[in-house]
Amino acid sequence: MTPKDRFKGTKMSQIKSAVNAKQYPSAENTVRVGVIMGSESDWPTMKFATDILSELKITYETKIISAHRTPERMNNYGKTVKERGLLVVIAGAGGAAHLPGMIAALTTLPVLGVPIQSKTLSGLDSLLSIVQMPGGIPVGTLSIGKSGAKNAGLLAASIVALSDQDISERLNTWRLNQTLSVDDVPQGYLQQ
Ligand code: RP5
Repeated sequence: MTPKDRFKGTKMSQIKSAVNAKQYPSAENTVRVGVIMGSESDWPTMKFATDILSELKITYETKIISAHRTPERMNNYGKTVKERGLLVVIAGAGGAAHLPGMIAALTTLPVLGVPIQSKTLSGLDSLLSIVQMPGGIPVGTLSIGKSGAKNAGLLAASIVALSDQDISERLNTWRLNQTLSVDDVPQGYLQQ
């Protein structure tokens, strides 16, 4: 599908709004992944998730939603995210890090939690807070920081790919390129 085909039938106002929101615009202009975070300070980490989504041409939205500073925003988001057509939510938070668990309590969509590397405890606080959900409300927890955000993007892609053949193929290609990028022999050894 060419970019021109992708825009076909889409209103200009929708295209503009998608571009402003840094979403990859699709013909339906449907956002598939929500990437939310507790604070602006989480963005440098969460950007690794959106980089993957952009690379795989998966539509997403990004929002700052703090469980403790903007509880109403969190409540509204969690209650409406599924009916808006999103398929999965990636939630990054640091410290007490209750955002992923609270969003998971408000929706039955899969929620992927990214523990932000906090300054005081290097993200161990975030990790334990997100991963230790009591039975009944699951949060798929990734590793701390950049790797966790990147893998959250890839895991979200796997979920979206279940119902989208184009994305499934792009994900396979991404994996293949990663495999091909790994040398047989360490370069350091060859340069000795
Ligand atoms: C959490 O508190 C956020 O997810 C962030 O990781 C942490 C610190 O937030 P700021 O004080 O930097 O805004 O809610």
